[in-house]
Amino acid sequence: MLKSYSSRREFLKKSGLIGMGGLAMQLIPLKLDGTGFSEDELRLEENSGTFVLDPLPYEYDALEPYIDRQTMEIHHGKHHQGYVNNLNRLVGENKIEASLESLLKNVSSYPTGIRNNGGGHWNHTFFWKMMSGKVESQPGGMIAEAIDSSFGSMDKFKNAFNDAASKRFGSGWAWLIRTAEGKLEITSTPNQDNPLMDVAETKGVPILGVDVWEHAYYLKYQNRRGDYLQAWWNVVNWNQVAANLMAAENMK
Ligand code: MN3
Repeated sequence: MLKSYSSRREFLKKSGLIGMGGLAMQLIPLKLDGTGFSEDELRLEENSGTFVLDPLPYEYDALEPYIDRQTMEIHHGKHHQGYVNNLNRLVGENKIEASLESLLKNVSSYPTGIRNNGGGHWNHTFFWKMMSGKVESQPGGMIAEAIDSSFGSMDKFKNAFNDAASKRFGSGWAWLIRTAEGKLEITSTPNQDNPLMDVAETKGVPILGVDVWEHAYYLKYQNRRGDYLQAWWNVVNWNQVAANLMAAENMK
């Protein structure tokens, strides 16, 4: 399974902060050249709830020129932080104690806010790791073979994936998933839904996903979702895609 810190306790354990008694105040490294937010504006909020927002695994400008720094700052520091804050508030108000994965699996039995914000938290945590500024231009090995045998070729796969992402009306996500039957399939979900949710039309384990909310691309690409999608392939972290596939294959 994707290495995601789904709870504050788990995060503290993994980051070695347990036992230090301190709260994790995370400061994001940032070049202060006046084009983005100030250091104070980007200081992640103190992680006082069950769920935490991890720093990006790279600098805010690491995906340039394909995804611009300001988009990444707002997307991670404002949008994702918002999902985490709302999720923490909702699990507190409703006295819910469950892992993020279990919330999503049973999302139909929780308030709608859990679906939107729990999905938002999971999807974005997945998405940040799915990208890198230092990527192999083409995937190799098992992931390339799996895509070729499922979709005919990498080009055919990309076209079909972009098609699903382009046709998703309004806000949502496109996904490559591994179904329970072990097949690779392309699907898309509205809003912050994802294929792990019990409400999803097509269920499976996400291997690759792209955010097609306007907030993911509007500053640089305005209404040109297709241009954003074309550019996005340049930052897909194929090593992570391969790791996701391997983890999915090892899941029961
Ligand atoms: Mn988003």
